[in-house]
Amino acid sequence: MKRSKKNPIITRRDIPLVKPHLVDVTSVFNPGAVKYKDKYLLLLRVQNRGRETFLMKAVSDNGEDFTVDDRIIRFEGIEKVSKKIYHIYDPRITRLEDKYYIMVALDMENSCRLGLAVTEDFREYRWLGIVSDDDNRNGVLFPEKINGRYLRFDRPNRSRLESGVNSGEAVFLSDSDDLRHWRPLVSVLEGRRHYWDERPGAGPPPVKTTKGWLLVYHGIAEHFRSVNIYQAGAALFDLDNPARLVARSRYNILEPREPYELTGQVPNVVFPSGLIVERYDRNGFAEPDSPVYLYYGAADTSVCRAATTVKELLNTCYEGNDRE
Ligand code: BMA
Repeated sequence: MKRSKKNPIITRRDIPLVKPHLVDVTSVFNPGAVKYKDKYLLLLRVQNRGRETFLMKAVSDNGEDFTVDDRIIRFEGIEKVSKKIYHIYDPRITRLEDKYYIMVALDMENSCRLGLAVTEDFREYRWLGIVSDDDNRNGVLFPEKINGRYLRFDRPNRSRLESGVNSGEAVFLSDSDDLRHWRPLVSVLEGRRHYWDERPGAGPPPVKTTKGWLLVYHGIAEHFRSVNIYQAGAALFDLDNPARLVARSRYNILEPREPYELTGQVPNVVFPSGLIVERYDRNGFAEPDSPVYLYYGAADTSVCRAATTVKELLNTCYEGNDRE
């Protein structure tokens, strides 16, 4: 992937003053991304010096120079949730049935849950509810129903790390008939011990290609013990049956290398969360030659962009897999 020369494209200095919460903020990272009305639109995760998290919108004509809105996003109706939500973060945006759905992670007492909101205009956002029964993270909705069901990839957190954080070893496919109640179906992408993606999690929502559903995901290498390394890779799933993994990149496609990825609030992190495909054909498939822009968080500190094409991402899923 080719990093933007303007990286990091959004830093703490780009966040406008919104008193009292956003004054001299600490960091901005892990954005959701979508093309909306011919503009590039990001939902940013902004953190202040109380380590409190806020979502903000940023818009750009060219995908690299963004203007951040001077208001904090509120989900209408979230106040009805009876349990305390400490943080709302890592938004993933999916256009589905002409609406935009935003799947977020929610830090609650002793667990992380998935939450869902919907918007039609990126001005007003309606809260739909908590949409995972168990501890779960990295939920991404598919952009269409398949065989009459809504689908998502998610990552149930079924193990407790030494750090006390709950995490998971595999990405799952889950389905639903109302977007609110979800049923985990099957594990579809397992961590590969000893390699770059020991713990995987979906990145941005999957992209429909003629070869299958293309997913950029993150993998954590944790065998270095003293530090976890977050990288990005790609996987391909069957079009009609996304429970079937077709191919998966042996190598990562983006890893922490630049100073802004190697150092920061959490060092050695590239966290892919937004992806924009420029061109789709008339049947809704991403065009092979289309540019693809990946938006990612760098070191939990800033927002960056890297570019490739649909074809290159598909090729990488197969690369090196013929060798032992
Ligand atoms: C993950 C998530 C991400 C974060 C990453 C690196 O578990 O919390 O939001 O970017 O860790 O700290």
